[in-house]
Amino acid sequence: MLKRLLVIVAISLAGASSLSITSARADGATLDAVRRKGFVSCGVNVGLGGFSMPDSKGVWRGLDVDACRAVAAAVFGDAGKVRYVPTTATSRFAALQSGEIDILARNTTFTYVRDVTIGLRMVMVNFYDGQGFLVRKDAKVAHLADLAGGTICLLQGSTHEMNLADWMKQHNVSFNIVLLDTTDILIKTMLSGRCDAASSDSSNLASIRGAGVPNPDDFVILPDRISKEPLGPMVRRGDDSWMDVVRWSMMAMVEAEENGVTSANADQMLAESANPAVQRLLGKSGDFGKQMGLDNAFGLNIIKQVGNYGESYERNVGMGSPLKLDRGPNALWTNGGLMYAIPFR
Ligand SMILES: N[C@@H](CCC(=O)N[C@@H](CS)C(=O)NCC(=O)O)C(=O)O
Repeated sequence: MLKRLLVIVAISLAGASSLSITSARADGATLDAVRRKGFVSCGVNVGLGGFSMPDSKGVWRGLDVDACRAVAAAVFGDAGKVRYVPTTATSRFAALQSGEIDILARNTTFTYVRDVTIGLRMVMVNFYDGQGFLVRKDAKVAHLADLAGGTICLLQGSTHEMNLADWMKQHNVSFNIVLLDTTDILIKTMLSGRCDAASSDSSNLASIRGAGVPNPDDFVILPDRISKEPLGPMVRRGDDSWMDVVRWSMMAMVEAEENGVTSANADQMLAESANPAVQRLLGKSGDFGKQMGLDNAFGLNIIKQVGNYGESYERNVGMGSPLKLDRGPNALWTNGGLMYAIPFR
């Protein structure tokens, strides 16, 4: 009897604590709500070239934007049915916890604490990154350790502060750390000469170097990478069906690249491919859409409208973009990288 009572108390306590930080937590509630309102509400960066940034016509573009577009293509058959909600490094998690957004796709690093303790779940990595350092070329600095005693500027609310504290402890080197609020302020402070280095995800630094500073050639990114920054979208805890939709929409893009399916050849592959994996991905066989409450053509719609992972990478951050980042760890596993689709079977 006492045991039973204790179990009831424990369940209600756990329920109360997770209720206070989540909304729409019932399984399937998010997909229903998204369908009702007619769009996916996607929390993105206020403007980070390559990841999420409105172009000159106000159209949002980027690798994170493509994750949102893929989900909209899967749910509505229309990648355009997304409303973008700009979030800052500090406001992003609350926006998802409160239900203001359905997906957080904002160059967000997966960590234990973010996955386990804040009522959210990581979905899948869409960019493997690491923390780097941007310095002025004329400072003639070759490695991070050369900056000992200098000033490093970072953004508040990011993983970078703790990474750098760990690094300093481990290497017995110290820096003065200046914490700033936004990337704009980080760039201005760097340009004013107050920081010897700006530190962030190296993709972010490439974007700052490419578009944020007046003379990109005056700056270099050091070779040091002091952390792992696996970036990717997050959803609320408690709605596994929604997590399925987001995860398998993104997985479809990697599976398509692995199988040579592109936005240009998807229709032809659907009609002609004898590869069973391609037939399942494009909805010709199996019920892979239906089992998530979607149309079986969800994969086809994603690939036709958004492209496979490689197309999205090249267009947004790769050789077809101003960032010109090589695939590095984001290459397919068959090419020595870490991108690997869980089988559609
Ligand atoms: N991936 C890291 C960093 C993400 C992050 O917020 N990066 C900053 C730059 S360090 C940013 O995007 N800033 C845009 C802004 O809020 O101005 C994390 O998840 O904590």
